[in-house]
Amino acid sequence: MCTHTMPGLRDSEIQRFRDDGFLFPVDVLTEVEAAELLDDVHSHIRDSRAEGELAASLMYGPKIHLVRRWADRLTRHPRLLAVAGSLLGPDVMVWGTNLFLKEPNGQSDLAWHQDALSYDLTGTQERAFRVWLALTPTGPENGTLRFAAGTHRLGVLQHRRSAQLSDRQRGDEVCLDLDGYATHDVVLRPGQCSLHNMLIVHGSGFNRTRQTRISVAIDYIATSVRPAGHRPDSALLVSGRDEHRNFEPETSLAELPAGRAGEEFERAVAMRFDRVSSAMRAQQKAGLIVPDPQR
Ligand SMILES: O=C(O)CCC(=O)C(=O)O
Repeated sequence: MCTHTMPGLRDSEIQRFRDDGFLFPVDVLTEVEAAELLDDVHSHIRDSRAEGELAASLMYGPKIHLVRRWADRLTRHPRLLAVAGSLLGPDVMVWGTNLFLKEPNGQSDLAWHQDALSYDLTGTQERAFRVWLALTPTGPENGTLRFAAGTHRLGVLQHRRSAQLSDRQRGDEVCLDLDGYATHDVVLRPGQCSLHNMLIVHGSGFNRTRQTRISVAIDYIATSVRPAGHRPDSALLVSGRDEHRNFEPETSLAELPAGRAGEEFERAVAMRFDRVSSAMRAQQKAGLIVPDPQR
């Protein structure tokens, strides 16, 4: 990967991101670099399955950067840091890293939803975003990500939760009539990414091709973002300084003494799951998650 200084976003791109709540395509890697990263992802999947049930269950996230060097390096890719700097300013942390695989002939689409419902972070409207980096081509034919423009301005919306397991795989579904909003399918070549606000209503369709669709997501937050509620959470500083100390600091894999990585990873994942499940219970109590009467 390139290490020289890279440009951030243009003013017009920043404005589009602010207006729509998302932006694409954003060039990050060459197709050759994306193919190399895809090899790393395939090895990660193989190794995680071989390491056992726990590693396999955590291979999709939320903290891949704490177990795999390719993911750790990717979070500090100069182009991504420049993009993060354009949107968040100089002090930036990585809150999560996730892998999205959409299998061919998959049985389910992903319901329209907002990430902010479960993340429960304060300050994400202006000071956080997700990178969704394509490692295979993405388009409507393979169930790409899709956004409902402008919905990031609606605040956290009520979602309905189905009791049926088959429907639960689609995830919670936002209670919003999307007729009044323009929806956009994210079309990317490998190495390009989309950026989205954590409040944007989004989902993804069915993969009707014969190939798995693969992308990596990185959540960048400004250091001034805070976990809502009283439970702790952790994040990795990737640029500037953390004067707020709202998150427990994570140590980059590159700086951890050999043998400590597993400990750091398990601690961070346990904290995250504890906080997200507590946030989900609070959202239920507040009436933001309701049973789906149809299912
Ligand atoms: O890749 C997908 O199908 C969904 C990804 C998603 O919902 C997200 O990155 O927030």
